[in-house]
Amino acid sequence: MEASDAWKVRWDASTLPMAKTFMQVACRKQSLVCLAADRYTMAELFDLLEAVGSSIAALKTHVDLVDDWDQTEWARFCALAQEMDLLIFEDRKFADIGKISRKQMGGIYNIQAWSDLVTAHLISGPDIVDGLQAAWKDSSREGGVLLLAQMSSRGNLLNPNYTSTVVEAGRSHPGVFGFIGNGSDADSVRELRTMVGDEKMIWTPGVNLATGDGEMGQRYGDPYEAVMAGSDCIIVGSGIHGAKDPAAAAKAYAEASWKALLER
Ligand code: S5P
Repeated sequence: MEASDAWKVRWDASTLPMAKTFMQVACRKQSLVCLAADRYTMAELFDLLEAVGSSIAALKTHVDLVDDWDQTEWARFCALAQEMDLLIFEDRKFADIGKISRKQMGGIYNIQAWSDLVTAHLISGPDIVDGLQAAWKDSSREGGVLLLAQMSSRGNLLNPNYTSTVVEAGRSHPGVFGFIGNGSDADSVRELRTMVGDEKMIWTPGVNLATGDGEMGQRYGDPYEAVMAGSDCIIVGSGIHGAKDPAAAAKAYAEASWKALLER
């Protein structure tokens, strides 16, 4: 199926090449799943990616979680992700001023050299997006920023006023790929979609086929409902890597998300 047919209004309204790339990958994979690869060794990361790579459209990393992180192994891991037709998304949640965030894209992990997407809080003001974009430019690469507009964890401080301020600032910025929304609550996602309009992406963590409360204040909503409410990508960690059969679980999330997109 052509991406323009599957995504309709999102495809037509989208202005960013990276968003179009994601929509095409999602169509090839018939999956709106981003794997939250929260594993702590390189071996576990490779095993997980090999098991589920064919059912996901993006790979989300927390590079600073890995106990035996090593530059060569990481390059190999990213190469495998690219071979599997995945966008690579470092969930670094940058929050500092623009010039420091730019430098934090480098350093030992050199995130700017391998990431297609990163997350950022807008708490320090809009220059953070320019800083992150400058870092990708320093590596002659293109990337997109996902701004935290909502969070899935209980008691978070991103109140409706904050959410609308973030969306207003991010909506028209060409460096902003989209927004992180609270996938644990379909009504919140629906409200966010109304604010965001059709142009930018909404990606949602806090999604699990077993809805309810997770570990340490995490909350979970249903993947199908999240996409129906306006999410363009469901970010799933424990639901996949914590399952007895991660490959089968990834397939189930892919099917639920793809079915919802076609119905939406
Ligand atoms: O509000 C948020 C934003 C993010 S990016 N809540 C989240 O849980 N996340 C991330 O999504 C979190 O860092 C983790 O990697 C993933 C959720 O994992 P799960 O195991 O709860 O599905």
